[in-house]
Amino acid sequence: MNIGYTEALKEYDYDCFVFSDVDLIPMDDRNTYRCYSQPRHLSVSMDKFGFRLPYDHFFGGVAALSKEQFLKINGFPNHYWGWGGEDDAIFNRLSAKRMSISRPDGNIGKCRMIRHREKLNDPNPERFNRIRNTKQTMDTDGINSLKYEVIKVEKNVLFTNITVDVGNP
Ligand code: BGN
Repeated sequence: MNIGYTEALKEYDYDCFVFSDVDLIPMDDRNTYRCYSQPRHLSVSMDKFGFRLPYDHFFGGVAALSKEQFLKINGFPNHYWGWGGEDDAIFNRLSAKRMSISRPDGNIGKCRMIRHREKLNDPNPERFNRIRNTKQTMDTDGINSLKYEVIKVEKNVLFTNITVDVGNP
């Protein structure tokens, strides 16, 4: 997500960013992919969770943040390897900076998840600790500490596919 943000800004001075899991498709076109005065959680009713939020502070799936909102939280953490928790960390960053979450209603926010294998993406055993330490780490781990190497940029009509090397944990 941090890399997408950085690479997009090399193309144009965007002021709004929509971060989406690759496996989520919106079902209602009133769910406008734009930015709001508060960070926007767009995937509020996923088929996977019976079209409801799995828990109140769920921030996973698809989210829209303005450049200003994104920079206020120093972007997203870079030190989450494997499945889970990074969305909870982002939620903690937003609340640490006293922002609230904006959401569409449950009908408009419906989305479908494409079936895929989760077997190849093991849960991150460090996520519990990392989430707990959000406040202490967020100012030094984020967009200001991002390191990666661009391997390939492939421009298509509707999307750009950027291959990068993010190194090892
Ligand atoms: C949560 C995960 C989220 C994930 C949702 C929905 C964690 C942290 C444990 C404290 N959070 O349990 O990352 O988006 O489930 O699948 O694992």
